[in-house]
Amino acid sequence: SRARGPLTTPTPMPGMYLELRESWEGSLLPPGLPSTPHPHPRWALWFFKNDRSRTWQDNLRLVTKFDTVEDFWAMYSHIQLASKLSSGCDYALFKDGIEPMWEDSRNKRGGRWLVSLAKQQRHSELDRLWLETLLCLIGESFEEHSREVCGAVINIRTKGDKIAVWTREAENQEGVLHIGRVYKERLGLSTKIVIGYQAHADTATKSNSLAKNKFVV
Ligand code: MGP
Repeated sequence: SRARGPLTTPTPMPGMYLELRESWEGSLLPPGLPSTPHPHPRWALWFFKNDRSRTWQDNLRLVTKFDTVEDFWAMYSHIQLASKLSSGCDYALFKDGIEPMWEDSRNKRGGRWLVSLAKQQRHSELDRLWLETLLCLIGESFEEHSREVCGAVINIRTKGDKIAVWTREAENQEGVLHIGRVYKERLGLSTKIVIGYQAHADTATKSNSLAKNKFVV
């Protein structure tokens, strides 16, 4: 009995992406750029559905992987908009090989830039902000600091939805701040709004609902 996922088509068979990768290598680069200065990542989309009879990790499922812009749009057009998911669900987009959890070795020293939304923003802004977040990731919008990015998560919650970009090293002040400034700008958030960065170690051990901010932009 699999958790019901957001896909309207069956999850593709494991292995089918290896073939695609060879023939499509390089197509995430804008045209005209010299060939890869560094290998650009393949991405994995995960879905979380809250089922209280299971552990948190068992509620997390890999949906699909892609490594081209075309395959990103194919994926995006096949899944539910985040605003249509039920409360308690998450999407996560992570670099292939990094699991979207604090425990992964690439996440455990890291943290997240957290955008907490008011309830009414689900209808007005949530899908736009999440799509912009996805495009920041796959477009490697943070220059050389893009390698610090592990992924992004959207939490659909009755108390207010959340979107976050996860990075791998909370002590990398320069990288974290660069990513935060670019991200806030790309989302078009007002300069009056402050977003905070929290280390996963603090989030995982917090006693109340708010972990302290290591950085703000
Ligand atoms: P949440 O889903 O990130 O936020 O964490 P939510 O539901 O808004 O709750 P709040 O505490 O932020 O207000 C909810 C719970 O899911 C956590 O308290 C953990 O029990 C579990 N959880 C979340 N994450 C991201 C992880 C993770 O990476 N690893 C493990 N083991 N549990 C997690």
